[in-house]
Amino acid sequence: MDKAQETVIKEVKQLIKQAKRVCILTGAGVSAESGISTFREAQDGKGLWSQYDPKQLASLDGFLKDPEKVWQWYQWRREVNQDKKPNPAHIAISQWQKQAKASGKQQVTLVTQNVDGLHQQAGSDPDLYEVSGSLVELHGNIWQNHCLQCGEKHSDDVTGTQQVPKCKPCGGQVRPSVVWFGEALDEKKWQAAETAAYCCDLFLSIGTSSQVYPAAGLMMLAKSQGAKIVEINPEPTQSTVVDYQIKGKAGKVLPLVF
Ligand code: BV8
Ligand code: ZN
Repeated sequence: MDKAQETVIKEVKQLIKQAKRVCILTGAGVSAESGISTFREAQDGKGLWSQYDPKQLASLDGFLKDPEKVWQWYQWRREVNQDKKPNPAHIAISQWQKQAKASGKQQVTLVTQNVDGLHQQAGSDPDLYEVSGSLVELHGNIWQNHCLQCGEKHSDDVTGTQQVPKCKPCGGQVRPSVVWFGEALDEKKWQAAETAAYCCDLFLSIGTSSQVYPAAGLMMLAKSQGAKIVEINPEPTQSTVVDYQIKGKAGKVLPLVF
């Protein structure tokens, strides 16, 4: 790592120590070192799904047009990801949250765009309504399902099926409990995320291309309130308000800065 990056890491370490309220936003890049391909590569490259645009598959009209195809895409993603484990990035974040909560000196809210559940597996607290030490799964969770028509939750009764399961109580179609493109985010979760970004004095954007809204707008919201902005990503992104840029993989960088 070059001298300049070492200096940035030292400065970020200091910021993290002094911060009172922290908002962390993670994206698919945080799960990359667990072997989960980032959202845009969520195809197998061998053509099984690569001829489809993920944004078409991850959408309500995609599901309504061809429920079987969308359901099978999610079953395939669950199958290829079921043995994936949290990596040092997930663990570093969850340990920091625990220390912050124990010390009572910092509030660290984790907002994730990821649906893989690895932050929760690493010990981040899924409690949405308590600001300190919480985890907000903005785009839902791929391991959960609910009925499109009546909202009834369905989980283990639908694993493994390739046909779109029918909801027992109402006969409706069961769908994965993720937020599709064109769908609104859960009100309470979005509020928790906005509050965390609005009130924080330090905002860390980790492993996200900052292209998907409204999540990508949280950084601007934090900046507009005077927060310091840190971005951790091996690639440059289109974010224009970053104060500290660490070009590196989350699994390597996070254990250094926390
Ligand atoms: C909504 C669940 C309104 C599903 C997902 C035009 C302009 C602005 C916005 C829009 C627009 N047209 C449409 C919109 C809105 C749309 C949107 O933002 N589209 C984008 C494409 C422009 N947004 C929506 O539709 C949202 N809803 O707006 O609703 C509304 C309001 C009221 C009533 C009705 C409607 C819903 C968005 C949620 C979509 N669902 N996921 C599923 O997963 O199947 S989003 C999905 O894509 C992921 O969850 C993730 O959030 C996103 C991908 O983003 P990233 O996480 O950033 O991943 P990406 O692959 O892009 O980048 C990975 C990064 O990691 C890279 O930068 C890479 O360099 C880095 N990296 C790689 N390795 C590492 C690493 N970093 C660190 N360490 C490493 N080792
Ligand atoms: Zn139902």
